[in-house]
Amino acid sequence: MKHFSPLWSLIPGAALIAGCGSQPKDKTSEHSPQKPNVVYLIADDLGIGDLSCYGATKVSTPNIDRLAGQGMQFTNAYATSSTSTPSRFGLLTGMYPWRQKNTGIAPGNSELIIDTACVTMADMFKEEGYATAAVGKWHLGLGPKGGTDFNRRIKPNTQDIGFDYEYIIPATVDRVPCVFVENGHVVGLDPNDPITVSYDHKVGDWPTGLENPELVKMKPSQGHNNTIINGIPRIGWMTGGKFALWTDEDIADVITDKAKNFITAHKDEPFFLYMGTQDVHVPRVPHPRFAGKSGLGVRGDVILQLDWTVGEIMHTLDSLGIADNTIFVFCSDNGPVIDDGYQDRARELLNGHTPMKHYRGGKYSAFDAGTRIPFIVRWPGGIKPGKQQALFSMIDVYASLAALLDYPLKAGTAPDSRDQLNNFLGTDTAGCDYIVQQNLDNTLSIIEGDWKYIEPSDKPALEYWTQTEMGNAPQPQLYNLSVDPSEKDNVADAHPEKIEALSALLEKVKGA
Ligand code: NG6
Ligand code: CA
Repeated sequence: MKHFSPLWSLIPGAALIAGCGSQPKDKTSEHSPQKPNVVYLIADDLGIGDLSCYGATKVSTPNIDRLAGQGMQFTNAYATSSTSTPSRFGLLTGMYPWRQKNTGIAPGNSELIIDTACVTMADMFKEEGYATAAVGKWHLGLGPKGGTDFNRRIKPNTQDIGFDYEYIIPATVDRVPCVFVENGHVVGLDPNDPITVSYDHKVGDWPTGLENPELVKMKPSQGHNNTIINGIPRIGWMTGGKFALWTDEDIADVITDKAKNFITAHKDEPFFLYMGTQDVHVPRVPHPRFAGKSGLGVRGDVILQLDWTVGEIMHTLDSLGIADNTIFVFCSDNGPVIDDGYQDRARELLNGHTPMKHYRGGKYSAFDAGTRIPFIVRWPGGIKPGKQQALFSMIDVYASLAALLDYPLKAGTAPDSRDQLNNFLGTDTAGCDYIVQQNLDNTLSIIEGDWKYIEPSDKPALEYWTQTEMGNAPQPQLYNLSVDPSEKDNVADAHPEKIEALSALLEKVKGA
């Protein structure tokens, strides 16, 4: 099958009638097919080795496995960056995050870092007549320059960059404020108990991990010693908003419910749901029904919780009869990390489980485990299930979906995103020419064919807190991933011509 643009309209029978027992979903659909819905579910710090469909044997993820079995499972897919904020920025804007300042890991009171003038992926869907929502982990900042005031309507919020509805965790679960924001308002905020947040100094008199370590139920291993919320010391200080504080054990239930409600409310029109789970980021706090169930400690338990979330969304689509015409993308934002700041015994309880598989490094790194991610696309009406080994980067999702919708990307919109629709749908196995990734220190690497080049960097070889190998080295590095997927053997000296070609290509991309 070649590029069937606009694909969704050319496969009405497949999209609306065949497979999985779905019913035509709206009154007009029998005659005029409806554009496919898109659910984009991005997990946090999930490794390619964390799922049984990618070979994990110590933990079982039946729902994600089923999604993979019914869709296209990518084995060579990458995030643009090895941390959350830049990775998500790249996905939603189609622009490499390293082109813009201030796209590093955002604090919980960061301003909205996506310019409201930017045409985001959500804007595209909105223009195409979709109902749009952002649910769960956000981590791209909120509010104006100078930081977020959580006590009034927060503007700009995700609704200023294309989302009709938001129900979000502002940053990460280890950062204050530990509250949900719904359409610009902190959920459950008592106006007589306003929220103050700082990332510079202590505010208010709530205990901190540093001053009152005896009060914590989960001890930090690195950082994470500021305000204690629900017995867990966080990054940053907050006070106020007592009734608005989330309950960590319930976060998966809350955001899954919001996502299901959004899907149900919009079942009769095309919708785009962008959902970020807090799982499997630290602090890992499973609901009691998952606690202790994996045998691998809390990190394994929240993998089960994540799998449950995916199952709930799949079940919702099935029960509404819209699964066939819904493109369900599942992926991670960056590679895995085992100890990311709390003494949760994740390492001791690994029991042979390998979140990084055989890849080097991990979250934060320029080595492959930093950005190599599980990536699954299911669309029963439009994709034949299979495995996709082609090289793929999340930066290309935006332009690929634009091609699917026949949406004209104006100059300057999604400038780094390339139409890889055939790759995305699995109808082409050639893959894209090259992909570029970024580590925590902004060291860039480029993969073309079998070869990976990491540019020289004077940054530390190990990440300070986690001791992750960063892939930073003063000399250029070159790896042949086809014979050396673990990046053990730097063959730069043997292939000066490759170094020259790849560094030139990287410079060209930088200058584009
Ligand atoms: C780091 C935090 C880590 C995590 C990360 C962001 C410390 C010592 N480490 O600075 O725990 O929060 O930032 O992760 O504070 S991300 O997946 O959202 O990018
Ligand atoms: Ca992350």
